[in-house]
Amino acid sequence: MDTTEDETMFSAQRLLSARHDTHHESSPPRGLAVATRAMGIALSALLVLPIAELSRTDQAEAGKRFQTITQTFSSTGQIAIPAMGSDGPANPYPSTIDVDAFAKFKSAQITDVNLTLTGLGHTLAQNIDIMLVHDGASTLVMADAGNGTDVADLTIILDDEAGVNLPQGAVLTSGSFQPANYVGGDTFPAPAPAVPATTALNAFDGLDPDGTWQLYVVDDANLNTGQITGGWELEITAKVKKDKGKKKKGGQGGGKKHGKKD
Ligand SMILES: [Ca+2]
Ligand SMILES: [Ca+2]
Ligand SMILES: [Ca+2]
Ligand SMILES: [Ca+2]
Repeated sequence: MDTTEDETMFSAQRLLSARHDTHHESSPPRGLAVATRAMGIALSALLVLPIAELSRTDQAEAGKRFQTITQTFSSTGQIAIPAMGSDGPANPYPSTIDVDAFAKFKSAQITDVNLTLTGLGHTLAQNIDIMLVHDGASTLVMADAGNGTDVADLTIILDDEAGVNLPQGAVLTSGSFQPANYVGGDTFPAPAPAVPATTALNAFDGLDPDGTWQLYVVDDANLNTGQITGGWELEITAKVKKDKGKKKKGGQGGGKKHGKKD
């Protein structure tokens, strides 16, 4: 009898014994043990299934420690554009959203951010300049878009993956748009940081989503005003790593250690 057969027999007997334990049968049927010897190979085939399942479970447990999750956060207070008169910074300036939902994870890295403006209206949308700031990064998501057509109560989703850019010189409508900045230079008074060159929301990729997000809105020209009546919302997607404490399924089966450590 070679080693493989020995192992097969050993496994087969263990299987029988395990089944026996599980079902609390009275006494082991002897004939079955003999039959097992003859059926060694067939049983070894049977054994493949649970072993394979075990290894899939191991991988799944390891995989669960890394997840991509999406959450939304909002500030529903109205933003006046501008705060007073017909040009200058909005009120509030900045409007802020504090995010702390990712602290429970061992780590979190942003992979996507979408920004929704709810209830946007203005009598000359091109006056609107908007910068989003977080964790030392900033992006000029919407500046000088639209035209002189009065707009009201628009829901504008700014998303790098949208099919079209914000309109230039055309009426602003509700919808999903890629961020855009048109015309010339834009001015954001302190405490806003320097005006960034980028308009993309991927400026935040790789950063920790937790912390304060700031939305700076400016009206850049005399005459005409507007507002964002319903505030703004962030849809943040992040790759998170779960805490080690979550992996406490082990204990049974003395399985192999996971190949990867953190
Ligand atoms: Ca996106
Ligand atoms: Ca501009
Ligand atoms: Ca501008
Ligand atoms: Ca204005």
